[in-house]
Amino acid sequence: MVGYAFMGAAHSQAWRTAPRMFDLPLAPEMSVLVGRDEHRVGAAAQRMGWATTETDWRRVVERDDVDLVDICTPGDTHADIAIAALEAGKHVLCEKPLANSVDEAERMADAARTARESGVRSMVGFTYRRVPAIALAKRLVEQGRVGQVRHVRAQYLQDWIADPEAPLSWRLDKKKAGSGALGDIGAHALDLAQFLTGDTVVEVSGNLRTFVTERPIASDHAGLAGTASSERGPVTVDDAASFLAQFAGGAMGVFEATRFAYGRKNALRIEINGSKGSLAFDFEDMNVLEFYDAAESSDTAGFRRILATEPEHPYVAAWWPPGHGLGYEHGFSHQVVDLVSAIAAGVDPTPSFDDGLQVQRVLDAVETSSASRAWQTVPA
Ligand code: SOE
Repeated sequence: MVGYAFMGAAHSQAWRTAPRMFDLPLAPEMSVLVGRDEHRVGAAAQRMGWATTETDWRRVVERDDVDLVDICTPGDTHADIAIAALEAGKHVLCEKPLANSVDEAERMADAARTARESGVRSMVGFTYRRVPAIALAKRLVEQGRVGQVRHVRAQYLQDWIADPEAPLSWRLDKKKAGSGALGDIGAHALDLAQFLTGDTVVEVSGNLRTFVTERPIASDHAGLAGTASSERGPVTVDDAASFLAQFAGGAMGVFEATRFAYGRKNALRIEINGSKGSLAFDFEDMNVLEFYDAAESSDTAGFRRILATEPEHPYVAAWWPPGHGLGYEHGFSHQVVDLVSAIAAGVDPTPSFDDGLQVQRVLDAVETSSASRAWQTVPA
């Protein structure tokens, strides 16, 4: 695994836990953790359960005892690491968004397609697909319970930089992160919308804003944003993004991603209205899926609050009894389960690098549209 901050910790927890709670066809060994600072990566490896460390990812990609490379670094290094690993015949799990640009994402998807011919697998980490309530929503859509999708309303709302004195973390640096709220959290909302509907966004009208253009530089990387120092630097990404979207199948989409929604901590919300019913989800109440069935008699019809914690619900049987609930980290364990199972079965896991590339194309079209103030077609 390369990188050991927030995502590194979440992935490590998943690699440790998934084989203990699920009956996996292969036994993952957490062999080497990579980070540039020898002392910090050493301490992280010990804390997170990795056997050894390296300070250069290139050495890991060359090692014969490494079968899979898990990329948990900022976006500016995804393409180099993923392409080198795939070319060396290693399976790759890469954090989202897949890359910082369409060009990088195209090269990564090309490398993944070539590697696939020799049985090498790749996956992009849109983990929210693997929240049981979301996986249940997908099942209901596939069963035709919402019918023809007409509206998709998706928001990802956070507030961790709403304070103008919140420090300038790498997530606010275009060179490292590619974009701001759009790529970091809007990408999740978009992926969920396309995953749940089984449809793709083909045209967008976007609007990006940076409310706070300068911030104190972070003196360390503790937490999401780090600790402020006295020096200041420019914010080079969007603070908030919204876009209207047209889906290939005719549905209309409204998307919003912001880190300025005071009080909303991790409100990834999605609502789908179809010809037969509606579905609604909010990550801040992540064990619940709301479902409205328009076939029910109108005197008792209403949104049904489904607690997605029954053994019949996706992934839940491996965990706790009904009602005991799952959290943020479980999605990462489910990601490991699905990835390892696909590798063992010799099939391609999803979401693929092609899926990651398609998301990147939509994000890029949103940025272009915002700059040109005109609707933008997403290249096929
Ligand atoms: C920060 O905005 C962040 O950690 C994202 O990078 C993650 O993808 C999201 O799951 C939670 O918020």
